[in-house]
Amino acid sequence: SGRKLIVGGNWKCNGTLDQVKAIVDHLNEAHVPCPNHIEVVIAPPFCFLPVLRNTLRSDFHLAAQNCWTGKGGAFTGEISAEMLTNLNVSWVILGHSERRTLCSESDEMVAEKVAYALSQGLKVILCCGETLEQREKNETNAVVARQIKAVADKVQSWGNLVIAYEPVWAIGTGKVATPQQAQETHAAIRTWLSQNVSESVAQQIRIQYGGSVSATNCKELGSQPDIDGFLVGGASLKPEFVDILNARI
Ligand code: G2H
Repeated sequence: SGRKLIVGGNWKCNGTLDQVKAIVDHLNEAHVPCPNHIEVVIAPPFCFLPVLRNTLRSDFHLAAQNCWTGKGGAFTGEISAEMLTNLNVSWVILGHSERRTLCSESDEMVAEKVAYALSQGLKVILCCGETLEQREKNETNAVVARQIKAVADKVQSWGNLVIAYEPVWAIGTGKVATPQQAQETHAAIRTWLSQNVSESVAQQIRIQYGGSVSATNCKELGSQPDIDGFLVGGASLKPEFVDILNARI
């Protein structure tokens, strides 16, 4: 496909300083065979970003798991895009289903965050995905299209965007989407982009799969033509993450 593989480790709200050190040591020692063919992005909780910045190997990139919708100011408890660039954090994950559900982030709010983060020079992993109920009603493609359309309405340039398709029913449940289910939705996302944004964006954008990715299932998922990498949660905290990086999809 010519699209560079991208694998993210989303640590979610996990870790202590000791655990961070152990994971970083493991990552720093890891042999990743084709560094030119894979982009690795590690997303720890905000408070550990400076530690990782100072200790993580420089060929692995850092991401935050969220940021504010606009410029910083009187927004208690928030972190702005400017702060991330100031810390040399180059990526941010936005619209994760846990934030959409648990923190009531709407499609519009996520889109506002994406547009602002891009305007500040951050690269963005935009998450989308349907619930089990929506899948059972055959709404998967419509839900994902709606989530991406909100962003398409606010964003002109797609070069710094990656999409992570994460079916909500597969997140942290051990119920991974079948390679066919994932491929189908990834292809549908490209079709939507080609019809509503442009053919070149549709072909060039990288689409990660996320939801219970493990060392065991990553090879088959990764062999699908429209899957360009993974967003890994639980397994990114384990030594297994290095096996996922080395799946050489
Ligand atoms: C999906 C994924 C990472 P997990 O949320 O974003 O987590 O691999 O634990 O399902």
